[in-house]
Amino acid sequence: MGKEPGTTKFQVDFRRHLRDQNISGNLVHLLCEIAEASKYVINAVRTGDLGVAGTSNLYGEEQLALDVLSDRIMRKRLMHSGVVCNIASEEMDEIFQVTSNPQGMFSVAYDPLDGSSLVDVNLAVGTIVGIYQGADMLQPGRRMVGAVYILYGPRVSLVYSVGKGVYEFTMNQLMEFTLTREDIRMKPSGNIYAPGGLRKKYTPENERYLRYLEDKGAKLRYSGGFVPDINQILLKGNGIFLYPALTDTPQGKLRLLFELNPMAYLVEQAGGAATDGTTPILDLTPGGYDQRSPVYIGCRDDVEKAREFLNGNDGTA
Ligand code: AFP
Repeated sequence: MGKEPGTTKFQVDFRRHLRDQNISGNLVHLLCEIAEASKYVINAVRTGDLGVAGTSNLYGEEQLALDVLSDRIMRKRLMHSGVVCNIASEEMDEIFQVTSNPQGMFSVAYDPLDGSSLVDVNLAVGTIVGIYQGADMLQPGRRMVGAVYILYGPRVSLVYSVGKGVYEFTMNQLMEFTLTREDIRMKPSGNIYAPGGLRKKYTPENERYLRYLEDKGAKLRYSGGFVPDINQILLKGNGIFLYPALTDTPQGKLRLLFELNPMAYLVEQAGGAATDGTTPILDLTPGGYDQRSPVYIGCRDDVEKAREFLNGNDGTA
């Protein structure tokens, strides 16, 4: 949920809104560059080649041409922004140093096109970005200075926070981002759940937790795209997304730096919560750029309930 901005004669554009947030000019510039890059990504998604790039990423996953193209668009824009010292991308095997002088600079971790395999069946996909002050990205996500995602769906929307609330901007017919929701807040508990991974690989605790959600009347809403699935929960202020430890992948699937930290930052800013089942996502210290983590993210009471089930305090075991 979030307040629809009052009907004003002038649409509030992204840059003008950021200038009112009393943040550094460099951070305003960086966020605007990310928004600008997304316009080229959306053009690639709409017109680009859906084929395979013939390469694979750090995780051994086959890269689609769109993955590589989107990554190149984001990296080029960040490299030339003048305010970025290090870049980490889910599609790159190692971090890219733009400058060795981190003074006044930011480091950026991004997934350029999360859910890219959904493009060829015309489902929504997105870009996810986490922003750190200085050179170090292997620090707890709570120290990030901002997070953004851009959702390429029926409309193109951008959701961001720099620690002063969560805001949504929507791209208009002139490809300008204008304010459509301000101060987005989540309810304490919800009735949507998005369960990632194969159910047959769920542990008994997670199975019991899902049954708890279903017994309280939660509806299953899962597209297979992290950005649209989180966007629905965040903007409706309702529900929980989980991609738990599975019997054969104790770390789950989602990446801490490129997917979980930015989304946990936004959801916590909206009054929600995100945990790995024991520790808040934002308090985890990454062991490396490719670290994965189980995740329960959404309404804070639903996240807390997941912790209880995982720690055997739910009274049903
Ligand atoms: P791709 O980027 O490889 O399409 O994976 C998307 C994703 O990382 C994330 O967007 C989804 O939440 C998750 O995978 C879906 O995973 P499952 O298909 O295993 O449920």
